[in-house]
Amino acid sequence: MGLASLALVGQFVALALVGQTSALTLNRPRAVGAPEQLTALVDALPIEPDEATTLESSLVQDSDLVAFAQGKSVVSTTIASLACGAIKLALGGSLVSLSPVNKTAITVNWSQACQTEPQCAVQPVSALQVSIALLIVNFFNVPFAVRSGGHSPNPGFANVAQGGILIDLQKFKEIIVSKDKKSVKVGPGLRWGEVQAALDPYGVSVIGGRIPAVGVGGLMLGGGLHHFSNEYGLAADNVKSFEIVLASGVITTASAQQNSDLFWALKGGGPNFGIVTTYELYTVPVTAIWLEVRIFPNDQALTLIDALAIYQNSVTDVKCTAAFVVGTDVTTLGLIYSGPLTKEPACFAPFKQITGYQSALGPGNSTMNILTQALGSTFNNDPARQPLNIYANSLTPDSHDYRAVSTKIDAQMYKDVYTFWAAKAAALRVKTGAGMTFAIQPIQASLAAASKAKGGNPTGIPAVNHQWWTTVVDWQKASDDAEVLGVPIATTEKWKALAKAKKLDLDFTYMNDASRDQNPIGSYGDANIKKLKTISKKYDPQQIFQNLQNDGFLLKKV
Ligand SMILES: Cc1cc2nc3c(=O)[nH]c(=O)nc-3n(C[C@H](O)[C@H](O)[C@H](O)COP(=O)(O)OP(=O)(O)OC[C@H]3O[C@@H](n4cnc5c(N)ncnc54)[C@H](O)[C@@H]3O)c2cc1C
Ligand SMILES: *[C@@H]1O[C@H](CO)[C@@H](O)[C@H](O)[C@H]1NC(C)=O
Ligand SMILES: *[C@@H]1O[C@H](CO)[C@@H](O)[C@H](O)[C@H]1NC(C)=O
Ligand SMILES: CC(=O)N[C@H]1CO[C@H](CO)[C@@H](O)[C@@H]1O
Repeated sequence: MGLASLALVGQFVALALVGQTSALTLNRPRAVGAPEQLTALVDALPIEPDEATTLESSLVQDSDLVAFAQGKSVVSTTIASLACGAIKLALGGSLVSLSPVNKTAITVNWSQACQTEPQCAVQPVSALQVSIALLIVNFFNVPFAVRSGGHSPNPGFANVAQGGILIDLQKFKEIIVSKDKKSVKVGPGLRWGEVQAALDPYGVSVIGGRIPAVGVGGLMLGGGLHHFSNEYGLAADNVKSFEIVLASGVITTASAQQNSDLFWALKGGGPNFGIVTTYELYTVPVTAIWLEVRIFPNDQALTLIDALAIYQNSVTDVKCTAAFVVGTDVTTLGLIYSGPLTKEPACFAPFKQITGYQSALGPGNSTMNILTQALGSTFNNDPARQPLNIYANSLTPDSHDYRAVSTKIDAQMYKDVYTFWAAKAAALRVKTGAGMTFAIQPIQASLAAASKAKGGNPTGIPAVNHQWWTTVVDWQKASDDAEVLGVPIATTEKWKALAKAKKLDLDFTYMNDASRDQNPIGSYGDANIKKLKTISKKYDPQQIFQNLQNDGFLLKKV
């Protein structure tokens, strides 16, 4: 960013954020020996005039930094370490961890493949601090990554190596329920289990994540599939407003009333538009639910798949959800209804004849919070944790992957892909110890209708009954990476080939289940992609989020 425009942004930020102080900021006493460029940077930051002068006095003491600001070459240190030093002076020591970076900050992450050591980890506690960090990152032109829950298994998306800066939002843990309980503000650093537990006493819940350890920040930007999405749409469809820090450092709101184009883009458009610092969500009046979680031996998988296809073709009640996951050792069928009942709902009749299971939960009334916390043991979230349930006999896994494909419904196609996958997964397990799941997520036509009714989103989710297949893969050795990653790739290709041959293929790829080499935004449809790119250029004219952000599902790759 040019320094002149930085100064302008500074005025704008100051006007927008701290109103009355802006005029003073421009007239404050300057530190002795501060080059104009450094003064422009300091004045661009949303801080008080006396703080600006103090910061400037500290910054001018670093001769490398002064040289860099004057456009001279800096030899004795790296640009990233200068940037880290400047952020540390601006935010205070306790919020910035320099090399060797505090391990707790970088290992709060479930996949070891995503644990690289950045030049520094910044842990802001307010949108203003995010704005300051981002403006300094811009000024020094260094790569950055943004992390909330760290549950993306895609290396480089929410992490960055030496030479780059990690903006880690884990301290954004605010939960504020509105007086009428109709909405709640949640910080991106919260995990969904924390959100659900906090809402339980209020008798409401939110359309968010299903697994408690997953982070708020990333899930929302990818859309967010929840148990009750058939009724209420994606998690993102239930956002009332986003508070977001733009590339310019400006903190603004995106809602149906304000920056409505940006609001639409954020509902599934990924990490392309800014850093979201608060999600204001509409609550749903659901805490009591009916459920049964049935655990079958894997030799029942094919029978269950037949029933699942019948269920998907017959279900009309949007309150019904079925979840189907084959793991290494057992197959899980989750049957959930978004309200209390006196008996099992009719929609689950296709599964009635299939016996030989154990109930892990229910059947009967339960609550959203009980379900959410119980699902914590379904996935192995933590490299250091004991293997659980579906990974009962596995080695301690270190790296993870997931992958996505969508198709229409067909029992024979489902079974053919399952059989193909099961052989490959078993062989891979023997060879590498990798654990791998096979999940079919039923999506009703009503999901797209609910999204549309709530103002729409950019995802282009097909408005038909269909399925989102996904897998979660865990393995240990980096030397097995290519071999392990090859199995989900081969399985998605099998899905695509069979679906195409039967004219059951769908373009849509769900971002939150998409692997590093997939292109979810590319599946949203030409008109939506074009609109997203226009909105990105409007709110980020210098394309900082495309060019300085380390990696992610970025529009520049579409
Ligand atoms: C075990 C497991 C269960 C899951 N269950 C579900 C589920 O039920 N429903 C569902 O939809 N998805 C689910 N997911 C997928 C999940 O939504 C994604 O992995 C999501 O990216 C995780 O969010 P996070 O904040 O933990 O991720 P992070 O790894 O922190 O971030 C992911 C991406 O979002 C960006 N980002 C994060 N926060 C912000 C922010 N505040 N502003 C700007 N950019 C940001 C990051 O830069 C990165 O590109 C699951 C994943 C796993 C591993
Ligand atoms: C590292 O970070 C954690 C979590 O943010 C914090 O509790 C701990 O005190 C930090 N350690 C050091 C040495 O700063
Ligand atoms: C479940 O909830 C319904 C509705 O509140 C109630 O009528 C029923 O008695 C409950 N069932 C049990 C077993 O508690
Ligand atoms: C929030 C969270 O899940 N933190 C865990 C991250 O991983 C480390 C070990 O790798 C655990 O100790 C933390 O509890």
